[in-house]
Amino acid sequence: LGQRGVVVWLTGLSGAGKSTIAAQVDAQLHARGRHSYILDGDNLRFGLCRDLGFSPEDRAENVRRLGEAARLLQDAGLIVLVAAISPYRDDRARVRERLPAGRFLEVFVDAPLAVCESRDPKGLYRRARAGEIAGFSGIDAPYEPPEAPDLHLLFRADASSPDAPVDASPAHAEHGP
Ligand code: GGZ
Repeated sequence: LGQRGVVVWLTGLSGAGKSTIAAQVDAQLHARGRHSYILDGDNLRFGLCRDLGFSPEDRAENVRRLGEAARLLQDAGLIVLVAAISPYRDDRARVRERLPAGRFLEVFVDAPLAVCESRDPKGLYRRARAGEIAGFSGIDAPYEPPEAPDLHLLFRADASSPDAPVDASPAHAEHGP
């Protein structure tokens, strides 16, 4: 009793490594006997959010639903790892406001666009550059980086994988949990 979960919210461009990092953290937590759960924006778009596209309004609703699902799991005591581009600051701030103080940790998965684009695991950047996908984050749709993330994972321009960020600093430790 008295134990509460936390929402760890990974935001960043497509291909920055959010899902990979979430999976690694999830595995580490399980190995330590902690109860965690991943909510991946890309996956939930096949179910909970299947009616949503990529307009600013639909992304706001996508982030709201992820936030509400995360809130329920947090309330049940889980460590919830959310991986979603969540490109708008206001949308992320609204999720934070719905959670108890200190129970929302914003993690900026900060890989340069050039790195994300060179990885291009699904060929989406290529298609966006070719004009086959309109409104792609970082190309012709905005990505608003966190101004005061709880954790800033900064990857170098020559990083090929999210295994080792050059800097993983609590960007604003004075505001941290
Ligand atoms: C950004 C898009 C788009 C557009 C399809 N813009 O790297 P992925 O492929 O596997 O993950 C991306 C996913 C984005 O879903 P999210 O729920 O994280 O987005 S948001 O938080 O902005 O609502 C990408 C793919 O969907 N994808 N079209 N136009 N990413």
